[in-house]
Amino acid sequence: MKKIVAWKSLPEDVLGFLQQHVQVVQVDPSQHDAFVAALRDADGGIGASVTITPAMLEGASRLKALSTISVGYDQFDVDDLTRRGIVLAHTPDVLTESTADTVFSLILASARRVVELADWVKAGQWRASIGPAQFGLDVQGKTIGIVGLGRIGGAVARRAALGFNMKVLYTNRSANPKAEQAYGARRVELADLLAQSDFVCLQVPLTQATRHLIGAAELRAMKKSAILINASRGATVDEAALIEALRNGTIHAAGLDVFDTEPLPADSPLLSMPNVVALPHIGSATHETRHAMALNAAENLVAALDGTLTMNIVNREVLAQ
Ligand code: 8YV
Repeated sequence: MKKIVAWKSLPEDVLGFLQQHVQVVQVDPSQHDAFVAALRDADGGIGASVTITPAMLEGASRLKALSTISVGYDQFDVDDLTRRGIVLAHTPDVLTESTADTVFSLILASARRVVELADWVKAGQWRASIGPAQFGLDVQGKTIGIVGLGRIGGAVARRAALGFNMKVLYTNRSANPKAEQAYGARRVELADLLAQSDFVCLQVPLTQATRHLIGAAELRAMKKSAILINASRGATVDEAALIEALRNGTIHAAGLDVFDTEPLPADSPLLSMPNVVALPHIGSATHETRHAMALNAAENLVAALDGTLTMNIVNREVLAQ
């Protein structure tokens, strides 16, 4: 029976599914040496939120498949995995809608100051009818600029156009005719998106090309009344530049679910800014979706190990080897 390493806890039924097909060795990834030794003695692995470096795979000659419980795969050196003949699978579809919901919760919470004002009420500050000091910004009818119109970006566009009557601008490596037809989305250059959008939403994967995609210059190109929404990866934004921009009013506010360092350090200036909504990377984090992701990743791994995986593959070229 093949052996796999699980470096993230799995729902009981998903673990049971895996154990019907493979021997499962559960490890604590914080015990680095034991984790690396287990990878060296395994045919496959399943987990998330832990960087797997080429050095950790030295000597893992049996390893044929890794299955991440995530849509993002920036924790892996994909070219190195391909060189080693290791299939990398991910869970792109099952989390799309829940993550798009998180994006819209950030849009509404940052525009209408939900977190700030809920805390204000809890602090006993609500002593009379509210006035302009508590007013927020409208979302409905405004312009949303989606940087990266893939699965999640498309689901955000649907919510924006059909749910909130928003004008949708987007950038993407390729055109998205479905979104253009269904939601009136308009493909523009990043400079135009930044200049025209009331909400700039980052929905790109983290790659060399998207690292610090939004820096000081891009923030200055945004409207002063604009809100930056990031539920992609923290490193797509120059966080120091964002802090500066929020401090000096270059942009109005930010709704953030991801950060350069996670967990966000307690002394981060972002945590003391009333115009920042900070969430702990809850993108896909619902009971239903995280269970679906774990099951999807387990099914991907079993199929990869028996050579029948045909979808959810990050590095398809490895199949041609
Ligand atoms: C998960 C994510 O939070 O899918 C991703 O890329 O960032 C999230 O859905 C995380 O990776 C743990 O599964």
